[in-house]
Amino acid sequence: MSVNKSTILQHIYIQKGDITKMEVDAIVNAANPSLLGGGGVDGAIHRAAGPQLLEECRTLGGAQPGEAKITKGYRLKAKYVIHTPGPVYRGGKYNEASILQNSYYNSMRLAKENHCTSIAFPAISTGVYGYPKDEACRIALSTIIEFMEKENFIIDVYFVLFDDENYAVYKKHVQELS
Ligand code: AR6
Repeated sequence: MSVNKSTILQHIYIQKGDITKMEVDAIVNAANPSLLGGGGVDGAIHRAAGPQLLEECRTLGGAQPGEAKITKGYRLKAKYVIHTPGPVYRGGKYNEASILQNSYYNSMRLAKENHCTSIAFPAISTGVYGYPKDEACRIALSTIIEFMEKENFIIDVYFVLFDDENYAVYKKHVQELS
């Protein structure tokens, strides 16, 4: 039996702030394919987790856009970090939407495989990678809702938005779904 959509929506939380502070089982990192750190949320996560995170990341062999790999959280409150490079947005005709979908889907898959009961996402690809925020938000929400429905896997999902624009976009889209 599939799960009710309104039950799923009760487990989706939209908040403003810094994802590195989240007390959840897993936080998701908007990484690049090297998985060796960078700017934006990636830089913030590595700084907060400490140098052991980079050490473990060096063993992973990178990741393709849309793939996801999991490490421990080290100094973070989160037990795990799920690293996924989103797509670089180049106008929308280069498979960007399905790559972004894969990033969210594969992150949820790893959360399930590792028995997580809560996960926090940033707005993947909407910073340096230039993905339009409205469209990226639709993809994030629909992919996660669909994953929870199909896999019968209900966990607390936090979208932690750093900028006011993304926060407003997420609030609007979640309200439209309720
Ligand atoms: N907590 C939550 N969200 C944050 C934080 C934070 N501490 N810091 C920034 N954001 P970006 P991308 C938001 O550029 O577009 C890196 O160098 C930010 O406002 O971090 O996927 C990687 O190594 C934006 O909305 O990631 C890659 O090279 C969102 O996080 C590249 O950037 C994503 O912005 C990936 O680019």
